[in-house]
Amino acid sequence: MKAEIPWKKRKLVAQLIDPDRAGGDSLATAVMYAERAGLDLFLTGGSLTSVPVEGVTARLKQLTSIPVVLFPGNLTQLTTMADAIFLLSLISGRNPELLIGNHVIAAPILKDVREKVIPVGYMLIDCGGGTSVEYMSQTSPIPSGKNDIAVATAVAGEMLGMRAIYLEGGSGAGRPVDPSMIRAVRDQLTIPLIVGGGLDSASKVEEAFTAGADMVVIGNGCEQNPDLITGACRVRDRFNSHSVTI
Ligand code: 1GP
Repeated sequence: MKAEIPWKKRKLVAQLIDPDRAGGDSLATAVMYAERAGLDLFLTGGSLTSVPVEGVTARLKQLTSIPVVLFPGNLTQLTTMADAIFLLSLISGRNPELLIGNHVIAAPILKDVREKVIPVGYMLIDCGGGTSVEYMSQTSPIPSGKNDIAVATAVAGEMLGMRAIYLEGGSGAGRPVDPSMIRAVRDQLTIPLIVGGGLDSASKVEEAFTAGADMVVIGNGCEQNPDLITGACRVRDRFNSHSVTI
């Protein structure tokens, strides 16, 4: 059976766990807040990590029944242990390794768990200042305000068979993806839309959901304030109680 994420039912909140920042009690603390808030998913991964993603994924699975989705920043972060695996294609860039090369290398490892694989069209959006993902991917982000390029890229990704599109402002982005771009992309897509990067307050999460995000991803904001996940999930619950669907 294919890994399914319950997109159609409701808006979702995901928390990104960077393995390098999951030491000590921080993972158990994150799980405690997440369970209390009713978090939908954990993502594990990062642009550059020195701690293996596999260990953090395994530990999360021991600590909680909240599903864990692999969000691999590079080929060293492959593990089949997660409940689902985002197979990211960086469709905003023109780096062939991130469009197909790495996928070929990963295929022999992933083929036996292919039901867990969810192909995601990953789009880097310029949200002010250089981000790790921009440097590490050696690609240019889509300029802010170029909504037409973002829409065309996302629609191309959908037509290529991606099962979701991810608008990425970059971890710790100065500002999140602009709501006008989220709205423009949402209007033209029939697949789920994920938005992440710089969502460090409940009001920014609300703006992203209002503009049409189906799932938000929060990383840094929760590292600084674990209780942010409570506020984000409350916002989600408000949307879901109004039966907002895609
Ligand atoms: C990064 O979108 C995620 O891939 C999360 O970004 O750390 O800025 O929340 P933040």
